[in-house]
Amino acid sequence: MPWTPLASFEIKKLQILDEHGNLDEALEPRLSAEQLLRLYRVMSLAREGDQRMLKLQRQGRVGTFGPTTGQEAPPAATALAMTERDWFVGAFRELSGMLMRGVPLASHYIFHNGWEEGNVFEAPRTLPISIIVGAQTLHAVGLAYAAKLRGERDTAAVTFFGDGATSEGDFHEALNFAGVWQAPVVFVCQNNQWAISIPRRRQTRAETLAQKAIAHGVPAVQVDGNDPLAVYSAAKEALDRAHGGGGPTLIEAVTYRLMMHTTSDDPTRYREEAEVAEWWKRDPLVRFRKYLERKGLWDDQRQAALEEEIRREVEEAVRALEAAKGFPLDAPFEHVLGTRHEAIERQRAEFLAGRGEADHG
Ligand SMILES: Cc1ncc(C[n+]2csc(CCOP(=O)(O)OP(=O)(O)O)c2C)c(N)n1
Ligand SMILES: [Mg+2]
Repeated sequence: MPWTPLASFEIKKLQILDEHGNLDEALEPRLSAEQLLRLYRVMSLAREGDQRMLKLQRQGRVGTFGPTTGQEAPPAATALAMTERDWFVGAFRELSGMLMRGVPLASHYIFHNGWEEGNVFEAPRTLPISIIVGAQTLHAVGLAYAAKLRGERDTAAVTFFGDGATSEGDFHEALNFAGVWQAPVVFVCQNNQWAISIPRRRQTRAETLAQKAIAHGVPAVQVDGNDPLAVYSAAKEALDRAHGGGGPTLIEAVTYRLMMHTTSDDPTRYREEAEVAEWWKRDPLVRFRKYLERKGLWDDQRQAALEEEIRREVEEAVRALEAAKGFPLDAPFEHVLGTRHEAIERQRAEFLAGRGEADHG
């Protein structure tokens, strides 16, 4: 058939720092030493805080959680590009970004011990984590659309979600409305190759997850998600577009979930150790440290000092967790609707009666 070409598209990818820490100098973003060191510090704190939490969970001192080890770059580097006026709307694997926004590590621990109080923090315009896969993308579009209607030109909403979330209707609905309304949203897909035990290749036939945005008229790019400089540059460009009235962007950050899906999962049952070992070689922390060393901003002595400082900070968060007792267990019922409702109150009463007492944790 003599078909006439009608629409075509192209997905471009960006890498600035390769896995050995080699820099593409022409692409290096203009970040101050202070910003670069803050990024390294936050990513390091997220790694250590995550690994310590895994031990706490195994000791029964904290509840189920989804580790973020290996995925520190996309949330942290994106958050670095954001301002306090932007909304941070995460899923559940954005610890580094939440730390960058100012959420205390202790809040993360307290929340994952089942206490709603862990969601009460001072960080600017930062939403609590969202477990419902993909739903938060809609919240972000709503926030961004509201900012647009109010004429807040300095405000965008940034939302994070996984590769699996791109199979959800919510994700496509969010992209569709973001496109139609030209809402100032930055969609950041943390493509960590797995949705629990489903690999990327069984999730979709599409060559990239980024191209899913094209169908909705939303520009999209792919970045090396273990390269903090590429993530920062892509996020900055997308945020500048959003703030300038240019509408939404999708960034697919290609990364890897180095640990289990959550602490209730055993990945050795469905994936090869060799694959995991390959991705450890692309550890974002190792390559970023090499980059900082080459810039003369880092050395072994500074590393040792940072490790000691972070060890103390993590210990403090653990102490805050251990001290966090006496929170009412029915707190979640307060926040379902934001106002009291008869049906919710009935459920609260049932819950408390089921426990035999208005227990305190
Ligand atoms: C709507 C919905 N369906 C199913 C689940 C159970 N669930 C939790 S995480 C997850 C996989 C998510 O995969 P992905 O989006 O790739 O994020 P990742 O866990 O890899 O960060 C599933 C199916 C859920 N929480 N919400
Ligand atoms: Mg995933």
